Amino acid sequence: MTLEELGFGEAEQLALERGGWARADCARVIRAERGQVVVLGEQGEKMLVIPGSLKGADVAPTTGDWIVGSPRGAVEAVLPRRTRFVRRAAGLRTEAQVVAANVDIAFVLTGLDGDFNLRRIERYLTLVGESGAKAVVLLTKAAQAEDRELRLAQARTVAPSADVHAIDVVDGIEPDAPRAYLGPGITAAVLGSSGVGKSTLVNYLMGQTVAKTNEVREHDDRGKHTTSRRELFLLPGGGAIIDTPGMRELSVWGDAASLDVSFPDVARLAACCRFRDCRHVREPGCEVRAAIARGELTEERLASYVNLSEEIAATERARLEKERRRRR
Ligand SMILES: Nc1nc2c(ncn2[C@@H]2O[C@H](COP(=O)(O)OP(=O)(O)OP(=O)(O)O)[C@@H](O)[C@H]2O)c(=O)[nH]1
Ligand SMILES: [Mg+2]
Ligand SMILES: [Zn+2]
Repeated sequence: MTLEELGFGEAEQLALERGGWARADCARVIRAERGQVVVLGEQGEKMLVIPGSLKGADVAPTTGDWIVGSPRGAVEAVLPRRTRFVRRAAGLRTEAQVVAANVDIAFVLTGLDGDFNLRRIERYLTLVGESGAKAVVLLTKAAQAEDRELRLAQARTVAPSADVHAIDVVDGIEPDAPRAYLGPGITAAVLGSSGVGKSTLVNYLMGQTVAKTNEVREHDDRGKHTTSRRELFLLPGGGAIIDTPGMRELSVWGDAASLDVSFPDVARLAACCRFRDCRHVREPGCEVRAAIARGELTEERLASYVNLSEEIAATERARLEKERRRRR
């Protein structure tokens, strides 16, 4: 097993040299558990303890991270992340939680069996846009959809900068489409609500059952979570894929610029509004309203954009407030 087979690249090499660390001590986190991580490196798998200094939600090593291990079996350092998915930690605390790191391709899955929801796709795409990874939307269970072409067209309107495919890995509709995005050195991750088929896709791409899937095929789109942790698997054709549990509550975390990636159409229009702080409600010279009037943008997509920007602004304010208090 070489580090390159695990996705190690120039950025990681540089970080190791800067820190004066040995390549032999470097490994990739394949699973994060309470207080410890399971890593894979040149010497195979091992378990390392997370020291107190690395326990905060935003600094703790997470699945996909590159770390340096100490001789005493602890994580000594986490290498800078090329990309990272950050969400607002569930619960009341205003805290960013890094859920996966160094992902190049994020497959955003939505089921065509009743789970279909454009607003949720926009939310996931904002999370991905903020991460720095490239998003690919996969509409799963395509064999069960009577209106597949319509759904594809709708999904494309909310994902203007992503590829969109309708697939079915169980009933064989373009099951290999995702493979075009994979390959040596590339790390992918599957994201989406519980039951959309993330683990099923991972198993298909792996060519064997590595992840548990929900065997109950009754019509219960919002069933219990089957996957309970994020885990990285090495793909037979090279590269890696991270399976994740469906997130029950997905609050995005980021800065306003992340919306330029997930809403390039709205952002482009908004930049042309007469007032810089236009709220696109009733202001004169509003290009966003004009586009809605022309039928080029839906009212729902604008509402979703406004919602997410307010959410992001609120987390930004909370973050700044926290920093200010810390500095006092
Ligand atoms: N027909 C069909 N069924 C699918 C497809 N993908 C997944 N399923 C079924 O959907 C159910 C849920 O799939 P999982 O892979 O466990 O879903 P998941 O997204 O991993 O769910 P969590 O782990 O709970 O987040 C299983 O019964 C699968 O067999 C598909 O493309 N076609
Ligand atoms: Mg799963
Ligand atoms: Zn406007």
